Amino acid sequence: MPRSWAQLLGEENAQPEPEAERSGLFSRLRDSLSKSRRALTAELASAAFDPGDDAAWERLEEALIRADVGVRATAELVQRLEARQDLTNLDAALAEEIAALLGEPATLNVKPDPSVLLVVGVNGTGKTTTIGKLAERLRQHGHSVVLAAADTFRAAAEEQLEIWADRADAAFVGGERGADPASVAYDAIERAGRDGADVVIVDTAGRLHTQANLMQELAKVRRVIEGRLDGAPHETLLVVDATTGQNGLQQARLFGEAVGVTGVALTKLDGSAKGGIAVAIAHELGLPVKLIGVGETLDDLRPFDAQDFARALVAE
Ligand SMILES: Nc1nc2c(ncn2[C@@H]2O[C@H](COP(=O)(O)OP(=O)(O)OP(=O)(O)O)[C@@H](O)[C@H]2O)c(=O)[nH]1
Ligand SMILES: [Mg+2]
Repeated sequence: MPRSWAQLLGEENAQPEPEAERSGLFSRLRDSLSKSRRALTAELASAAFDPGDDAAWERLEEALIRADVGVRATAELVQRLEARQDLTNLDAALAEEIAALLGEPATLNVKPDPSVLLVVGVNGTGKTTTIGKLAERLRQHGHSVVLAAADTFRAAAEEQLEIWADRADAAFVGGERGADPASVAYDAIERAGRDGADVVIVDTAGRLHTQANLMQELAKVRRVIEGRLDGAPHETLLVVDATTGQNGLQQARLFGEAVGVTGVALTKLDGSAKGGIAVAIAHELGLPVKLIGVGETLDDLRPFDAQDFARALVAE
């Protein structure tokens, strides 16, 4: 059954999403991953797959690479499949192994009071939108939220976050254009302390993982958060646009080195994305995917469910 928000937020006695919700959510996810699935399933037509045929294995490898699974995760998957006695149902076996590689279900650490979530990523990946949707969900689950517009780089960025804050009934802390992003994060934590708010989410300006000076700026934001509140940031979420493919792996690596990423939100899976990048990130970097975005509305941000994801990626 699909993972629910209550499970993602680590609530006591949290139940999975009810069965009634299930088929709708799953078919949306399936639709989103149809491009990857077509690439894979063409190779997987079990009747045609002969485990004794090297060329069949090569075609499977190529299909996994084309689906963005990445070289290392592909090699691991093939090795695990080869070790199986029975491959009569190759789809199901592959879906199982992909789910295993994607790892244990993750939670979003919003338990400590207040909790600070730092959100980072390349330009336009969906950080601000994801924060807005997440704030709304947190409110629905009884958390009071402060949104911090530490993207002081673009004038419109602050307005965009403030609209989401209004919608989600969250407090909003901004700064002057060009202000030090770290000071905005600091002010937001102060504000949460004064108001007794539960969760602070810090939005940051998009930046290329290869821009050393901007990555240093981000590291400073993190240091200031750490200095202001013990144990913070409790989550550092990297937002990755799934349509950028293998580049997402390099983004995750470099953002991880600069600010210690604890989880990934994988967005735009509804477009031309090939969802295999989730497997590459989870396997090569050991980073859990926690959220997925399959569109622009509130309902389109979902807790990540490895089994559903694997089945949507593979099975016909
Ligand atoms: N189709 C689709 N669009 C998305 C998704 N998530 C975000 N977007 C869109 O992507 C665009 C950029 O989103 P933003 O949230 O502004 O991205 P950002 O990372 O904050 O951008 P910068 O602050 O400029 O770096 C917007 O048009 C969003 O509606 C998704 O899951 N699917
Ligand atoms: Mg933004």
